[in-house]
Amino acid sequence: MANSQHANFDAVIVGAGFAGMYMLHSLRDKLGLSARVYETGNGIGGTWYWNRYPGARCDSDSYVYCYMFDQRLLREWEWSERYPEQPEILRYLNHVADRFDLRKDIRFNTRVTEARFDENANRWTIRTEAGEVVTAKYFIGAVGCLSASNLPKFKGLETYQGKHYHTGHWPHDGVDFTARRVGIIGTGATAVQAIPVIAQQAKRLTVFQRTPNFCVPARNGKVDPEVANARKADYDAIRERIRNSSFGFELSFIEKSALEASPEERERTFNAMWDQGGFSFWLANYQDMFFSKEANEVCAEFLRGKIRETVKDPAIAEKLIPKTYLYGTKRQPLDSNYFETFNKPNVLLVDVNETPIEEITPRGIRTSDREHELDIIVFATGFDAMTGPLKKIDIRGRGGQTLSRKWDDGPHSYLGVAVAGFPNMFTITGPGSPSVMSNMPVSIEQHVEWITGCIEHMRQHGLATMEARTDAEAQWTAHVAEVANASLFPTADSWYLGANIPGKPRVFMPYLGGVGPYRQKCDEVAAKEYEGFTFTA
Ligand code: FAD
Ligand code: N01
Repeated sequence: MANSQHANFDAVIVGAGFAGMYMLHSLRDKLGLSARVYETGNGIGGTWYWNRYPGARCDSDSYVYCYMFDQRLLREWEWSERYPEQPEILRYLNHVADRFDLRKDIRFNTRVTEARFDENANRWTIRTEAGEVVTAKYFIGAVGCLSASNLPKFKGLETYQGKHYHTGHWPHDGVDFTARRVGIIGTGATAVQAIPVIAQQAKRLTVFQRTPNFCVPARNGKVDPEVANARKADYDAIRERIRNSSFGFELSFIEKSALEASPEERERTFNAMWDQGGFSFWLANYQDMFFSKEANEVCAEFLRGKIRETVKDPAIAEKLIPKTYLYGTKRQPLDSNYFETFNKPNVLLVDVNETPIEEITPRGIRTSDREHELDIIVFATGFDAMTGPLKKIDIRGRGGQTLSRKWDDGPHSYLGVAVAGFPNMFTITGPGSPSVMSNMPVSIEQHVEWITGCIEHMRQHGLATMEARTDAEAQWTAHVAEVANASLFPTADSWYLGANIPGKPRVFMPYLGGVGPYRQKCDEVAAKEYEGFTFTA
């Protein structure tokens, strides 16, 4: 057994992104527990360690895309832009790791492959790919919602003689596209960021699109220092507002139906949100946009008009206009010159619904009508979201039941943080919590602090196990589905429902009830001596 001196921990945490880093700090430095983090990557940062593709940056405003638990940290860090680039976010997270001396308790280059609950010892035994075995009272998944990349099975990929990359595993020394013929598969939020940047460098860029996207301009830029300072002075209030908001931002819906507003009023409102950029068009629009197809349609039509205005060739514009799903029911990408890029002479749009990809050949990609010769293929094909990273670990709870099996028909979870039959296991931003339907650092902090509260409660009362009750789990899982089904979200084939992964059960995974109400529910559960959980002494 490697490192036997420290083989038994109070807690083992998997993942060293925003979630795992704060979980470590919280358990080790606030509760004084022994904790170890395992991380597959060779550094901290999670999403921001792996996703180094050209154009990668956040699309939450930087003043809220950060930790809020420490006043000094908040005040000392200066973001250079509204949406900083990946290297800057990674620098920030490294700064946090230095500040709280986190690295000494993180094992990098170490993938956790197995976690088993021992019912006699009431402890988890955790194994890594390299064969290290440790035990812990608590097993905490901080594995990320978007960390298991999805490389679809394309016939002939192994024969391809050029270079190929998935955006979620981008080489650390970058990729030079100069004078190259590049192909990119996918047009999700990642591709929307990467395409304009790659197109500037590449000799030719061919975009293979399956589903077009409604994009809204990001409107990135420097933040006025006066605004930044005013926000710093107001952080307590900002934190309260985002913690009690719907989506973890300082945004709220217009309390009116889109259909009640006159066409002129709507046009003014839409244009104001369009000019402001960011998520307001998606998350601060008329309140019935996610509930009424008619209200949704007027928002969609405005965005279709913008695509037609921007893209010079009407035939290309039509291909770029979404027609198969309602606006906003897939994740809203923010763009910087995305549609403009299709006006460039070196950019070709291939609609793979018209001319499907048949195979990857040694020289490129063959669609039904021709072969596209390519020196580089970029897969911007997304992730096996939410359940993917947890299911990749062989997690076994009571009676040897595997999590993967339990979730065969979709995730079952109590509050998205605990699973019946898996005592002392917590999932940070697990399925059934607001997670990806929120500005994630806000949801991550709430989960970390709530889990810390559970563990402190157990310590104070000398408890051995804490476990979600099956009935509480079933009720919560049904509630998550009910809230989703009341909206238009489940009508789209999105990754929120697992529709991007062949064979994945079609279940809307994140909780749509809102960050504020969810926090309130978690607080009520805690106040009622952790209602819905059972404990053993
Ligand atoms: P991650 O950052 O994904 O970290 C999880 C870590 O766990 C990974 O490093 C992974 O290697 C590790 N891990 C997983 N399984 C194992 C295992 N078995 N063994 C060892 N280690 C393991 N959210 C927003 O709110 N706003 C944004 O603007 C935003 N931008 C994004 C941009 C991109 C390109 C992507 C992909 C996502 C973005 N997100 C955004 C979502 C983002 O994932 C979260 O904001 C946040 O970074 C998640 O942190 P995390 O710690 O939960 O997970
Ligand atoms: O992944 P995606 P992503 N053949 O799944 C296509 C966060 N994020 O990496 O829509 C052909 O959205 C697929 O087509 P379709 C954010 O939460 C945030 O772009 O399934 N095409 C789609 O076009 C985001 O939502 C930021 O029909 C195939 C694309 O590949 C999430 O991460 C930036 C295919 C995948 O899009 C995931 O975004 C980036 C196939 N076989 C990411 N398989 C910011 O905050 C898949 N596709 C800035």
